[in-house]
Amino acid sequence: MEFNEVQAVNRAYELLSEEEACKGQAHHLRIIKDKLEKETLTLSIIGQFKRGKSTLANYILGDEILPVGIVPITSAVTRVYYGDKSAEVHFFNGDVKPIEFENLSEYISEQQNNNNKLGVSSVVIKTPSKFLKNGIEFVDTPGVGSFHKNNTEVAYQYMKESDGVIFLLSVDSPINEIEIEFLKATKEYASKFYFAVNKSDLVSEVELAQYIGYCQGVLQQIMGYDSQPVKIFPVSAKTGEGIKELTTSVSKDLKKNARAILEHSSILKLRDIIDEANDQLRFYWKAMNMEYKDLDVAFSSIDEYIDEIKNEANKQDSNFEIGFNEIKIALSEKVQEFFGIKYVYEIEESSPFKRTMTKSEFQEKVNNLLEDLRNTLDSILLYREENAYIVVRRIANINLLSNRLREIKRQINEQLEKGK
Ligand SMILES: Nc1nc2c(ncn2[C@@H]2O[C@H](COP(=O)(O)OP(=O)(O)O)[C@@H](O)[C@H]2O)c(=O)[nH]1
Ligand SMILES: [Mg+2]
Repeated sequence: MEFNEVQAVNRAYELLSEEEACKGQAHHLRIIKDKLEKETLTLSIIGQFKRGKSTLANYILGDEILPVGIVPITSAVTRVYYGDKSAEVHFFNGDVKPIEFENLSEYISEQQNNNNKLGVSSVVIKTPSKFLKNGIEFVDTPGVGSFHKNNTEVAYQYMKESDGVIFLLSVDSPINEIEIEFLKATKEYASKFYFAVNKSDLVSEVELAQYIGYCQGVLQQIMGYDSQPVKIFPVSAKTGEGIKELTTSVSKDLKKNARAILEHSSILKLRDIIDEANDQLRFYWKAMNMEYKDLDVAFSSIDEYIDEIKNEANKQDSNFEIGFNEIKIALSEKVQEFFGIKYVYEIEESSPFKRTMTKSEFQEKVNNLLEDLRNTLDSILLYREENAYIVVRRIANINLLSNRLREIKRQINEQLEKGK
């Protein structure tokens, strides 16, 4: 049978959404499915800190909306969509706060939001820029290898969501190891690359040509000699030089090849999701095979914690939506701590003006959540399960799922090989 990207994604989604252990991966794949259905492309500006990513993004959008020159917190991206001008800050606990543009840096700069103590997960901006029409999600990233040592992991996390990438270098520093490593990793997830060299205003034409020639060689080696010749756009986000050429080229390409880019990038991402799911299954397998005495300890710890949460929940008097999310986040952490497995909850976002949950609804939801967690842990970890049939069936299901996922991955690799 012909390989079909959408079918591969749908099939994997069906398989993953039936397995408790793979809820996180199913959720991730749901986002990819949605993007395929709606033909939304994620285009990220990626590069090291201070290359001028935010300045360039502002120029492309035709509006100075993103703060520049700040030391950004490394755990948040800014997503920009087409629409009436507005800005919102999204927090890890699901809280969403509308804000004024001039206050953005309070949330995304390291100086003002040290170590992300405010728990910002992303900033969402809307602006009526022509560049964003046709369903583009434009992402400004804080930059890899910049401030915190641990930021690289976070930077990689966003990079994984990109379908297309504007990879930004700048003439004031030669392409370095961090950028090279980051580009190599990005290639595993994103389908399309546009290269630009910023700050062309700082050097003479001769120096610029030399710099570009040098980068061209390095980039071609990374992208592969069998791929298309690497084209580098020289730009100045300060003077605007070269930006029209870049944006016209990107816009045209994204419009013309949206479908192909999305499909290709979906299977790149699916391959990674399958690896993650198989890792998850291995963790569950390990937890299932814990000694009874260790399982006893883990279960009595979680039971104690569940009682603690019930007490805490009784004290909550407002903001129930957010309180409910915070309980979910805390439970995930404890399950990880006690059982060594990732137990994922979906965090529903909630704007302040949409909060309607009452205290009794909240308490009922919390009770259901806790009961459900306890039952699910029992059944998936086969705790004190004496019915041999149930045990055998659970083990067989895990193996079967794992094999089916591997088969999809094999087909993807075959397809990617062919496409080269
Ligand atoms: N000379 C010059 N400076 C620039 C250019 N683009 C950005 N900058 C400066 O470089 C610094 C970092 O810019 P920013 O956009 O915050 O970089 P980011 O960390 O990559 O987002 C700021 O001081 C900008 O004013 C450019 O094209 N030419
Ligand atoms: Mg920036």
